[in-house]
Amino acid sequence: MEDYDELLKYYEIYETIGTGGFAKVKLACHILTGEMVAIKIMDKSTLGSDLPRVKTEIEALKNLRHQHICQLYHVLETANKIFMVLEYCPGGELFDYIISQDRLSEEETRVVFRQIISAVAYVHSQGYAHRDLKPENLLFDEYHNLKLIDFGLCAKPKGNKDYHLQTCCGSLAYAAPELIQGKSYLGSEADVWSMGILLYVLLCGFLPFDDVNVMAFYKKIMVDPKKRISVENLLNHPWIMQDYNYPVEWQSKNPFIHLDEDCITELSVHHRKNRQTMENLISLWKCDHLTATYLLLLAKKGRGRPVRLRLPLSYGQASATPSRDLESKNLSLEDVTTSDENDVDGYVDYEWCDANSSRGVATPQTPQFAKLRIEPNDLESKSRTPVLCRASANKSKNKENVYTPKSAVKNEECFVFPEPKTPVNKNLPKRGILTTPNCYTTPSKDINQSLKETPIKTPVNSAGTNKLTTGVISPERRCRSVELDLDQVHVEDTPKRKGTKVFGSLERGLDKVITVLTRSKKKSSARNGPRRLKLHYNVTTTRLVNPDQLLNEIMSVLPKKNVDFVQKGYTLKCQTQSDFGKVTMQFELEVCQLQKSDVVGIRRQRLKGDAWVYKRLVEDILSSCKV
Ligand code: 6BJ
Repeated sequence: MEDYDELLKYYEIYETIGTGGFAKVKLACHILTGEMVAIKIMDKSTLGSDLPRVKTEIEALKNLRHQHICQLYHVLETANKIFMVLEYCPGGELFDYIISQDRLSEEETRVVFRQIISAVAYVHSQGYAHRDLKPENLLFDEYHNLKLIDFGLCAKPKGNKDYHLQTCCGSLAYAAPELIQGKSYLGSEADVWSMGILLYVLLCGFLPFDDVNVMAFYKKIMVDPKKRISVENLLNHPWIMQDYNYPVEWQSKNPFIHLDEDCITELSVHHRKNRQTMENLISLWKCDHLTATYLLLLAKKGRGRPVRLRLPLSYGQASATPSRDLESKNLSLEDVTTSDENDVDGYVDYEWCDANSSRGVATPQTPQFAKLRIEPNDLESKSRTPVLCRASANKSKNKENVYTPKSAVKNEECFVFPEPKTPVNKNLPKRGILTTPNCYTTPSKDINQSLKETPIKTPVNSAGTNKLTTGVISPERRCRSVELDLDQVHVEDTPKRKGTKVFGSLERGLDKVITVLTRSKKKSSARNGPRRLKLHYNVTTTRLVNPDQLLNEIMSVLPKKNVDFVQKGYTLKCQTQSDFGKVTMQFELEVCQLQKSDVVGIRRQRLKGDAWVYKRLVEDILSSCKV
C-alpha cells in the first residue's frame, strides 16, 4: 500500500477504465491543476517478461511530444508498482467509434487518417517505429482529435535508421507479411502496412484479412515491402490531399524547446523561485511531478482555463486536499462543493467535473451537490466522478486570466471536419446492431462553438441503484462466478488512504459535505431507475421503453452466450473465460434511459479482450435480445 503513498500526494484516483494484459488504467485528477489524467498501473511482480515492454514505452514516450500522441506526464516507480500518468482521452477508442458507425465515410476517414499519418510520420522522424498500430491504440480526446497510445512494442534501432528488426510483434491482423514470415524488416515499412489495414477498417468496418484458419490467414498476407508506399509519399498523396489541398502537417506543434511564459510565472510564484531557476528545472523534463504540473497547466491554458495552481504547497509536502482529509474521518470524498461553496482553500478553482464527460454527465449551470464515495462498491459513486477536477472548458470564473484555446483551432490536422457528406461507399451494407444513428456531431472549426457542443456541459441526471442487487450467474459456470465481482479489481488495489492533518477550513468543508451527503443520498434512493445518458456512440438505442424488461431480456440471453455476469443496478458486468478458466474478455452492458426521449438504450464498454471478438459477441447478444 505504501506503493500508492507518493501517487496519492499528487492525484485523486477514481475508477478503472481498462485492463490490459499487464496494466490497469484508472481515471484520476491531478490535484494542483484540477486536470483529469489517465494512470496506467503496472505491478512489477506480475510483469515478468513484460517489464522490458514497459521500459520501452516509457523511454519512447519521454522523447515524444506531439498533438496526436498521448502525452506522458509523470512516471512513478515504487517497490512493487510502476505508474504512468498519461493524457486524458475521454472520447474512447477509434475501434468503438468505427463499429458504432459501421464504417466511416470517405471524408471522415480522410480526417482521421491524416491524423494517424501525422502521428506516425512524427514517430518515424524521431527514429522510432510503433509496430502495433490498430484502432484500439488510437483514442479520441475531448475535441475528437486522435491520440496514439501503447508504445510498448515500439522500436528505436540504434545508430542506423535503416536497421532491420527481427522481433515479431503486434497484432496479427495488422502485421506486415515480412513480420509474419519472420524475416528481418524495417519498422517504418511494417507501420505502413498496418496503416493500410487501418485505412481498410475505417472505410469498411471489418478486417481485410480474416480467417479462422491461421494458415489460410497467413497465405493472404503477401506483398513485397519495397512496393509499399512510404510515409513520406503518403503525406501528399492525391487522396490524402483531397478537400485539403495541403500535405499532412506532421511536425510537432508542442516542441520541448518552447516554454510557456504564463505557466512559468504561475510555477515560479507557486514555488517561490525565480523564473530562470524554474525554466531550468522544467527543461530537465524528468517526467516527475514538475513536468506533469507544467504540462497540465499548459493543457489547462489551452482549454481556456485560468493558468492557476490550486494549493500553495510545495512538492512532496503532505497534501491538504479536502478529500484526503475527509477520508481521514472515514469518508471518501469524490465531489466536494457546489460552485459557490468551495472555500476549502485559498484559491478557488473547483469545478464540476465528471470523468464521464464523454458520456455527457455534468451540469455546470446548476448548483452541484457533493458525491461521496461511502462504499467503494457503491455504483452511484463509481459512475459519477470527481468534482475537484476540470469541467466545462469555457466556463470561467477568472476572466482576466482566460486564454483562447489554441491547440484545437491552430492545429490544422485537428478539427477540420468537412461537413459530413453521403458516404461514397454506400453500396456496402449499412448499420449493424452497434450503430447509434445521429449520435455524432461534426466538430466545428469555431472552437468556441465546439466547446459549447462538447458533451462535458450537457446536463444529465445520473441516478443509479447503489447496491449490488443480485449476482446472476450463468448456470454453466456457477462455481467460478460466485467470486466474480469485477469491481473488486478496483477496490482491492485502491488503498485506503492514511489519515492526514485536518485544517480548519477543511473541517468547514467537511460539515458541508456531510450535509450534502444526506441530501444526495436522499435524492438517489428516491429514484431507483436507470441512469439518463446522452446519446453517445457507445450507446445502442432500442425501441423499448421499459428498462427492466430490457435488463431481463439481456440477462436471459447472456447465459446462452456463455457470458458470466454480475448485476449491479442496471449495469451488467460481464466476462467470458477460456476453457482453462482464463478471463478472455471483460465488458459492461448498462441499460440506460436516453435523454430527451422515452426509449431505453444499452451502453457498452469493453474493458479487456480482443476488440473484434468483443464486437461479434456484443452484436450477437444484442441481436438475440428482442430490442
Ligand atoms: C487513456 C485512457 C487515456 O471517461 C475515459 C477517459 C476512458 C479517459 C472515460 C468513460 C468511463 C468513465 C467512467 C467509467 C467507465 N483514457 N485516457 C492507455 N494508454 C494511454 C492512455 C489511456 C489508456 C480514458 C479512457 N471513459 N467509463
